[in-house]
Amino acid sequence: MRTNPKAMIFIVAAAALIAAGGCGASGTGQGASPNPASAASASAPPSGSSEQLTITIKDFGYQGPVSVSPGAKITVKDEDAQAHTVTSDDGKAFDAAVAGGGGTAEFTAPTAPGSYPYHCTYHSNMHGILVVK
Ligand SMILES: [Cu+2]
Repeated sequence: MRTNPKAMIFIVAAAALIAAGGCGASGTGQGASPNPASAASASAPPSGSSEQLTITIKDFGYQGPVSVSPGAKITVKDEDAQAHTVTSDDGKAFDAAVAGGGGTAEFTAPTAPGSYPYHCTYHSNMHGILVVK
């Protein structure tokens, strides 16, 4: 078995050309990549509906609409493994229990405008405020 020196030089030169070409291609690729990303985010419609609202519970915290219209239907989605509730502090305005692991529940916002603090009956450190206006 012998190695042909000329063949080795050719292979090294070809590899160098491929590497140089690869650098050039990736450079232009980086310049073009922001365009599809910005187009995708621009096409995503903003949530303009005031009647379909979701409070998402994640990492023992409430994320979701702070203010809703009177009598709005509100969906609660629990992305934690644990069950939670959305319970108004006055104990009367609303009380929704939702199962962990992606469970959902629904409740109707109060019809009287105002500020409605709520909490989770299982976890006393979880608090949120729903504003009806
Ligand atoms: Cu909880």
